[in-house]
Amino acid sequence: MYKELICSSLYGSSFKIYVYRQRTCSAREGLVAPPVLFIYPWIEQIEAAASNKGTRPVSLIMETPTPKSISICSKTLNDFSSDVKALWATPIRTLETVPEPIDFYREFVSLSKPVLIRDAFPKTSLDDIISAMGDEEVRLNVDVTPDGHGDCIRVLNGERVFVMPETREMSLIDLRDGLRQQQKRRRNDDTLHEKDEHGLRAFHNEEDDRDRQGYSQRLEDSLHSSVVEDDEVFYYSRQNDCLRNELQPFLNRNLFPQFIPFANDAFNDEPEAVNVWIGNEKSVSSMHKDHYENIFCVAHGEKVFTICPPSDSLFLTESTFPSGVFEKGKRDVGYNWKISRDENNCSGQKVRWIESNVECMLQHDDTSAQNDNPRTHEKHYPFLKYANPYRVHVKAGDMLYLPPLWYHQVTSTCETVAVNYWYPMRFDSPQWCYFNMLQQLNNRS
Ligand SMILES: O=C(O)CCC(=O)C(=O)O
Repeated sequence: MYKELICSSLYGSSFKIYVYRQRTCSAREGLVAPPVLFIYPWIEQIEAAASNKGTRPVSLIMETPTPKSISICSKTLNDFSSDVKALWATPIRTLETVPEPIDFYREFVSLSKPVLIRDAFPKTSLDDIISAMGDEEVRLNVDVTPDGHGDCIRVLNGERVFVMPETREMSLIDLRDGLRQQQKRRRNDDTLHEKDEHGLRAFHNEEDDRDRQGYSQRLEDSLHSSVVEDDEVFYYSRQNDCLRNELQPFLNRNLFPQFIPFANDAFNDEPEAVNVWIGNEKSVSSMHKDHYENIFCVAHGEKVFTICPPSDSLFLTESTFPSGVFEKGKRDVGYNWKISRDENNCSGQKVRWIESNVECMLQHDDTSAQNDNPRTHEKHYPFLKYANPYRVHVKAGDMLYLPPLWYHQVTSTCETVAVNYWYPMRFDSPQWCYFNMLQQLNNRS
């Protein structure tokens, strides 16, 4: 297949790139002509693709990315990244008391700056919730995955797919028991999930892979386990206003506030959704952004947020992917995990998501336990070095204000209960217009 890109250069030159490949590779399909700023690293990527097995050589016919334009390009990116670091994505402030709405609005909301507020939310553990519920049974829909990574990009038979968790209905007590059983078990994720050359989690359908070491033992273990099987991770992570729906009994017993008063005043609105998150150190939410003002509150345990400003959209390698859903086989067919293409997504619409792992830039940090090799990652994601990741620990009683469009990846260090209040984001702002433009510039797939 021939693809031709003709880009008008900012400096008056034009580029033509002809790419011939025998096999199509989804992530490089449908390249959209970007401004000249982004041509040079792409050439490196295309050359790297050419040397991959199964890919025919790539021919490049190129007119002048002059040394001058290349150095202007990397200087521009460097300057942009340094400005963001110095002026906007600065270390976040911590407040010891709940702010006045007007101060919160002036100092944080209007500047799109996150802030951590200490001792601002009631502390409530899972055991507290269960004992407050007494005899009333609460049933909830829990996300289940083989490794705790819900909503993330996986490599399936060489293709990158956005995979969502399986949803399973269970009682609150089963969720608690399952989380605690998981904590007791020592599992080695890497026997099931290796990283591919991009550092993405490569998934093997166990059906095709039954002879893997340890499979029979896991199957044996799972036959004897009552709540959670050895190759399952539970994470209650509904994002559908669950506190006001399936967890309404929590509100009836005043376990959590229905809204955050200073935020209602500052945003001049009610929360659009209130979500509860119950998981443990296996639970991971991969890097993404939301179109909401987010007041994230930890009631028990600790969350670790890795956040990046919206301007990092250019650097995090956001692309679009086909979607799929995890499905666990039934007991009689050997419990194997599969990924099925998402049937609800009939339109074939792709999901926009981040594939690079910014955590590997923070590896020196104590809490990071990544297998990614930063060098390999840098090769595949040449812009990642310009990103401005920052890590925030949100402990029991803390509240994190995360403005709309800020990227975040979230883990827990232990059994954790959290509630977040999503307030409507304003789209009639320069912030949204600029962000949207950045996303379009970065439209690589
Ligand atoms: O706690 C998590 O795992 C994710 C939280 C999140 O993504 C959010 O509040 O938007």
